[in-house]
Amino acid sequence: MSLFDSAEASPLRLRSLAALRRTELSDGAWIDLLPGWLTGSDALFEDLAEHVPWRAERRKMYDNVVSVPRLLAFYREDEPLPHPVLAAAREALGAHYAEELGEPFTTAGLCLYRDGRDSVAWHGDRLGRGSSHDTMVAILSIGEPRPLLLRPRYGDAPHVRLPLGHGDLVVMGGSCQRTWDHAIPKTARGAGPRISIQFRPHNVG
Ligand SMILES: O=C(O)CCC(=O)C(=O)O
Repeated sequence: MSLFDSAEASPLRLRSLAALRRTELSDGAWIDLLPGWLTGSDALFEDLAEHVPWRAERRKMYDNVVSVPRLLAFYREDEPLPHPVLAAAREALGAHYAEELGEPFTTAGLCLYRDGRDSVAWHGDRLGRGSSHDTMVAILSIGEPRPLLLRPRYGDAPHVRLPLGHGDLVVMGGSCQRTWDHAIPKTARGAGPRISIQFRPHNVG
């Protein structure tokens, strides 16, 4: 268990991953869930929101170039993460899944959803090995909860809706990136800011 001092009443602490609960989806996909894995994460949210070098990206859509509706940052395997608790989280995940995954989590992608207008459309992480191999993507969510939706690409297995924020952990595993899609939809209901931290193994994106 890791502990970092914090001025907040509730210290920044990673709970044991032994409490993770697995749900089998379809086609060899599964998700592991641990609500409140990181306690005391509100101060971390403020720290990351202020100090991470967030990038606004633009992409081509038909004949226009549009803004990607969220801010992004990416840390390669050899780059220091923006807070020591994120390094501790990556290490704890690597140790927990060492046997099943057979390799460490290496990269960290961070997304800042400023309000309900920020979102990410349906997709799987199919750049790299996620398109052809079973793998894992672990997502730590801090700040205000936003629902992560999952739906199967084939067949009619029930969709999944996971409101994630305030230190919740979800791990998408097995065939999840190639047989299921996921999304954070826009919402007209007032949504506060959320940061998603995704840990992935080498060459999964
Ligand atoms: O915000 C999230 O938790 C999902 C992020 C995501 O799906 C992605 O960046 O590929």
